[in-house]
Order: sequence, then structure tokens, then C-alpha cells
Amino acid sequence: MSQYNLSKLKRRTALGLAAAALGATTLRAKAQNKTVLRISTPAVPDDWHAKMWTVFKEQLEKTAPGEFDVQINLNATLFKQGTEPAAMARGNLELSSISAFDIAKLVPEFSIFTAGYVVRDPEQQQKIFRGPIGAELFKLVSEKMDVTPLATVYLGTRQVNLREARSVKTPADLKGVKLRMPGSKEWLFLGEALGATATPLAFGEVYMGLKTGTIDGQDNPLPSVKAAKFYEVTKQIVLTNHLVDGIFISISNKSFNALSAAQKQKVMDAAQAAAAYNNENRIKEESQLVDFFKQQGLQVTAPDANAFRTAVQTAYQNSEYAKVWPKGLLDRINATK
Ligand code: KDO
Repeated sequence: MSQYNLSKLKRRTALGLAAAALGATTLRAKAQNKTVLRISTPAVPDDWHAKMWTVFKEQLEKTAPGEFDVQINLNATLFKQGTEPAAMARGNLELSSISAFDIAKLVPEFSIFTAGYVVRDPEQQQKIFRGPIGAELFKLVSEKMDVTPLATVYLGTRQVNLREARSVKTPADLKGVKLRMPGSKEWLFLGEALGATATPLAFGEVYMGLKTGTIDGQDNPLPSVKAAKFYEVTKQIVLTNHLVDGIFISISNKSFNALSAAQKQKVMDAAQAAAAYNNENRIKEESQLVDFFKQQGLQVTAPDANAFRTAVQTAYQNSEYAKVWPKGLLDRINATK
């Protein structure tokens, strides 16, 4: 190689290295400028309310390219189930999908949505939370919990799922059944109202609990029974339909307030898109799953729906919870069509 070519090559290499270095710096600077949105959820990867976070992330990448670094943490790997609201209030976590049960701990009025047989179906659920009831209660959530609910996600209608099959017609038939519930008194109350002996356990430990027999059963919507593979270690599903369950995509107020108006709108739109994706897919799948479980060899049985509804509604009406429900709220919910 001639002296001329060698120096040209050196110059080119030096230029190339400089360009690469510049590129890396720009990338790093970009990454540093991005707003990090950490998400924590106990959802398993196959469940719709886990997959919906990818919809959230991808929509933000399109509408706000380079502005956000969305980090999705499933299986409660970042925060334990139920600890997300406190983490968000402290500013250690940006987003999560929180349950009515999580909210009721700090906003007792919200416990009306932890009560069995109150909300009728997913359509009514959306109307309730998109209307004045949602606006009033979400305002309390923001004030008392320092998080802002952005979208209502239909988690599904909860059913009782048992390790060993038995005849279940009324709540009396669940007497002595160790029914796993998530670990808070509001959840345990629901399990007891169903007639069972409620036992607290984190979602991530339910499969093993059913397999080894430390619990006799659990309650969850059918899509989650499938996604978490509980059907592999249980023999019966009792279609109690006891709770039309909702979770709420929520963002820490600290993070939300730090966004520009345009960014806030994009985050809200992405949350709505994620919820819509979940709701559409979950409703569709939920209607098809009875056949799937039967094919897997499970018994799917129908109890006396009135016996369950009456027992559960009576338990709540006579409870401490009902005492703090705002006057007229139950009627307003019932009147939402
Ligand atoms: C559960 O632990 O049974 C539950 O269904 C409660 C919900 O509020 C929610 O936390 C859900 O688990 C998880 O997202 C796992 O699906």
C-alpha cells in the first residue's frame, strides 16, 4: 500500500471511529433523555393483561418516538403483588394495573367494587368507570393514593376452581374448603362470603399450592386459569360468576405530573389502547374456555346462582364495608345500563 493510501485509510478509520463514538454518545444521550416508565405486574406472560403492556409500549414508540423507555416486568419480578401502589406513591415505580382491592385499602369507598355480585358484566363495568361514578372515585384515588387511573381493564369474571371435584350447589357446600385468595382482608372477606375457608397466598405460589395440596382451590377468571395453567392441577370449575373483576392501569402522580401535556395525552391514549386490546381478547376467550377445560378433563359445573348471590350480597350488606359506601352509590351502579 502506498504512503498516500495508508494515510487515507488511517484517516478514514479515524473518521469512522469518531463517527461511531459520536453515534454511541448520541444514543446514550437519547437513552438518558428518555423518560423511563417501569411497569410491574404479577400477570403471567400468556395472560391478556400481560400482553397488553406490549401494546402500550409499541403505541408509545409510534406516537412519541424516542421519548419513553418502557420497561415491562411480569410475574411480580419487580414488586410483590399488592405492593405496587405504595411503590408508585414513593416514586419507585411508574405504572401498574391495580385492583379494586388494592384501592379499597386506602379509599374505603372503592370497596363496593370488591363486593361479589355488584357489577353485572364488562360492558356495565366500562360504563361505570367512564362515567361520573368513575370520575368521582378516581379523583379520590389520585388524592389519597397519589396515583392516577388511566384505563379500566376487564380482568374477567371470577370462578371457583377446585383441586378435587365435589358437589357445589350453595355456599354451604364450600364449607371447610381452603380457598386461596390474594393476601388482603378485602379478598379474604370475599372468600369467606362464598362459604369457604379463605387462605391468603400470592398469585405466583398458587400453582404449587394446588399441586401439593396446601390449598383446596382458588378463584380466578377463566382466561387466567388457562394462562397460569391452573387447570393442570385442578379437577373442577364451579361457575359461581361471583365477581366481574376489574384492574386499573395507573401511573404514579410524580411521574405523570413530570410529563408535558402532549406526553400525558399520549400515555393516556396508550393505556386506553392497551385496555381495549385486553378487553376485546379476554371477553372473546372467556366465552370459549368452558369447552377447553372440558377437553382437559375438568368438570365444569353450575351452582345455584341465586343461593350464591343472596349469601354473598347479604354478607356484604351486613359488613363494615357497606357502612362506608357513599349513600346511593349502589343504586347508581345498578342504574348504570
Ligand atoms: C389473583 O391473585 O388471584 C389475581 O387475579 C388478583 C388480581 O387483582 C391481579 O393481581 C391478578 O391476580 C394478577 O394480575 C395475575 O393475573
